[in-house]
Amino acid sequence: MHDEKILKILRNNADTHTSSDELCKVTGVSRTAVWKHIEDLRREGYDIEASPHLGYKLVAIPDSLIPGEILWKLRTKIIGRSVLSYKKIDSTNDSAYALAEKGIAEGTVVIAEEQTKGKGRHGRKWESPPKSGIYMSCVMRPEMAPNEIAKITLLAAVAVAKAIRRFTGLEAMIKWPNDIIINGRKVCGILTEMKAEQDSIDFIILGIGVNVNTPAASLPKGASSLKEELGRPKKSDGISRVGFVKYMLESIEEEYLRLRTKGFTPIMEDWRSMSLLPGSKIKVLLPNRTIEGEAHDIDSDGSLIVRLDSGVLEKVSSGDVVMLR
Ligand code: BT5
Repeated sequence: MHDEKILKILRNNADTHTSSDELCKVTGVSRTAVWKHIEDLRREGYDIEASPHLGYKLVAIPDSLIPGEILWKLRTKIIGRSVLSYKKIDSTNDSAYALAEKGIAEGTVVIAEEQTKGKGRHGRKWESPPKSGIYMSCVMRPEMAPNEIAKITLLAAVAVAKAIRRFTGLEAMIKWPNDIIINGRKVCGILTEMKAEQDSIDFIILGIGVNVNTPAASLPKGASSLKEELGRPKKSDGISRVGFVKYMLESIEEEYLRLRTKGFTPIMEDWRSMSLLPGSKIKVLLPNRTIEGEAHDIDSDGSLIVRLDSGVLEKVSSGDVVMLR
């Protein structure tokens, strides 16, 4: 509480020193207590200069995925208004799911520096090495039928691809249904899970994993990170994960509000314009068979439409796509 107050004052006066008397006055605690709070902030990674005559000055902020940083100047009303952050967790999706079952508010975000059991789709693993990527899950409570869940996955793909484009200038593309690809390599995966009644969604957990500063050596073959794709090999050239998280949260909210007010069509149009697949020869691995053909389009419910070699159009709602050329 006092840490936050002190941090706020230091941030607002980042170009100058703030005396300890001033900090005592605003927080209502003693000089010794102020010093202790400064030490707490330093332990979190804030670089605070202390001068006996002038007071304290904030020199650098940490790139840690902590609420104080994520919430600072975050311009959203729903998404990320409440953030729970962990240094290490099994899976942010599992944690958010348990919280959502207890009724936690829409927009709550669980975020971690590392996952020990990061989940992909169909029981696959999501590699989540520490302090280099973003692993986050957002609780959504849309008024939708359960068979509309794909809309949220597609919405998230559009939001993340836009956030990457805006933040880095890289040409992020979407590969149906849930991958974000740059130069042919996967930099982000999305996993949506839900709890639903017969005809309405109780909640959706929107899980997003982004390789931000992750070295390619810590990732599976065919994967990459934003830093790698920007061609910044030096360790010190990292991208601000906190800055990027804010862009993502703001982008998700923008698309979510657009879905509410304008429906799914505009999102689908954006999705199409960033989609890697249309026109490509593809193979789709379905649970018990494989089909081959040309990616034709996506349907209004988020399914992929494949034009089989026979000319017949087939709709698939979940599966893995391999691009054949
Ligand atoms: C996904 O699954 O792409 C969804 C990944 C969702 C991860 C987030 S992190 C926060 C939240 N909490 C969780 O526990 N999960 C979510 P899928 O389409 O099944 O892709 C999985 C496959 O991608 C793996 O089998 C690997 O081949 C590859 N892969 C694993 N880790 C990767 C990484 N860090 N970057 C790129 N590719 C990866």
